[in-house]
Amino acid sequence: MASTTPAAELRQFIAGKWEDGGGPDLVSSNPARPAETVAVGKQASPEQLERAVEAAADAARAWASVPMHERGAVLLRAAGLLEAAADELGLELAREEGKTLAEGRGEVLRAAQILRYYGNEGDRAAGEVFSSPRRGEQILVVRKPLGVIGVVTPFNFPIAIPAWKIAPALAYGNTVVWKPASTVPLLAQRLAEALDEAGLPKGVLNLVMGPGKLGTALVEHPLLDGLTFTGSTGVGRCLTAAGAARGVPVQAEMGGKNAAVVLAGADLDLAAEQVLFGAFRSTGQKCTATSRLIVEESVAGDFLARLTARLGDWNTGDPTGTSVQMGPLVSAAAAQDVRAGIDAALSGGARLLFQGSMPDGAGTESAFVPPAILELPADADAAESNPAWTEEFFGPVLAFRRASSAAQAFEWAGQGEYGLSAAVFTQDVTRVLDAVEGIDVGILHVNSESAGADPHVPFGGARKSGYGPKEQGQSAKEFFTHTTTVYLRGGTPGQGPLS
Ligand code: UN1
Repeated sequence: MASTTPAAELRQFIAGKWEDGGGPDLVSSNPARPAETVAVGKQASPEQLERAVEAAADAARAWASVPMHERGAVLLRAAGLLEAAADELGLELAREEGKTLAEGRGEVLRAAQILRYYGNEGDRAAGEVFSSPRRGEQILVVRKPLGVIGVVTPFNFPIAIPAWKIAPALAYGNTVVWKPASTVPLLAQRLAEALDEAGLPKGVLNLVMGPGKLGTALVEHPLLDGLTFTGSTGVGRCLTAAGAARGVPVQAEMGGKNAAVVLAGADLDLAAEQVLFGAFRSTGQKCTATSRLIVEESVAGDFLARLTARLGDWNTGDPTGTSVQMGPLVSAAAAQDVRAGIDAALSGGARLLFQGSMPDGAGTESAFVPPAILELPADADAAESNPAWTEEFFGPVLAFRRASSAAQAFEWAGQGEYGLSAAVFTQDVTRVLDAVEGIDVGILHVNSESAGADPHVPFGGARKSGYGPKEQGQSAKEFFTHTTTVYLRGGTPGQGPLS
């Protein structure tokens, strides 16, 4: 895209009106071309956040009483608008966040798919009926919205993750105040515009853009009834603690240190392709990205040869260009952190097995970091204390170890406090069953990459990767609604036609 593309104008969405922010400047720039401003405006002021929460609270009762099919119809219309604009929004996403054009477009369509799933929620079961131990009675469990939900979203899926939080929040009858990551405000605005155009009543969705302290102010607001967050473990734990202190439920989806395990007898070409996608798509900036590679010793050399051969054709560059498989990190600062992580891993005894090339003209001050594979020391203590094994770099870095057996590989895959996802490559059904039983993760892929999530099934981690109920599918109900148990009797029992 030419660097002359004019910058879009950023605005806040409060009580059904688009307005200029009242805070300091807010600028989103293209990480591949830092001189290019993608969007510009002002941050929301504290007063605007206040009005946003009040608007959501004012709209809550009326929205909760709109039939679910009508609420869903708004989501379905918004899905159609995103689908129609997928090319241009995909390009804006690539320019603002740095993922490739194909991934950007795919993410916009994924957001639409999620809106469609929850748009059809009215056609699914809305509660449960239990039998009663007493004659003439039934026990119903009905679902009700929580009220005002704060939504705090990360930079790495600027439209899909917001959709997978906002769509169920709205479908189940909640109202929303949304604070997106300040690096990707334009795509947030685009989703809010689609929902506005689709006919969402005023105050049902409010968008406030700005730094992390807006998220803190949100969770501390007395009118807030719940907060859903995806992002770093540090921020997630702070928001969770702040919510708990006020009795506000928090759903937090945080870190991952996800392993791909390649066993002897696996389809090695398939495994090499899937590990490549899992580790390096979106420049490794997915909480589900593959950041550990564990290969059974007997096939390690063969597998690495296939993986590095594939990586030889994997070009890092401007994500809007053709023949580019990987864009920059979201910012130069994020790239600096990843480079520092690689240096720390090398100082800890790791060996650089592979590193891709930088795009022409890009230096170490840029947002680009080419794919890297680091082999960890054979000594278990040295390997298991290496930062490439323990820390989520959130970049295109794969920490590699050779395991002597499948059992050792599975044990290593489960090390650390995270348990988001894992991928196992094998053609042996017994090993598959061992993995299902033995690797404690929220998402397990067998012969496919560790990333990826369908909208109709639960998403989230085991152990310290997540807090609160899982996301997506029918699991979303667990967070975005509470239940009322209704003991339902008519008049005098035993007088009906069947008695
Ligand atoms: C995916 O694997 O496609 O922040 C989605 C993240 C996750 C979403 C992953 N919550 O990366």
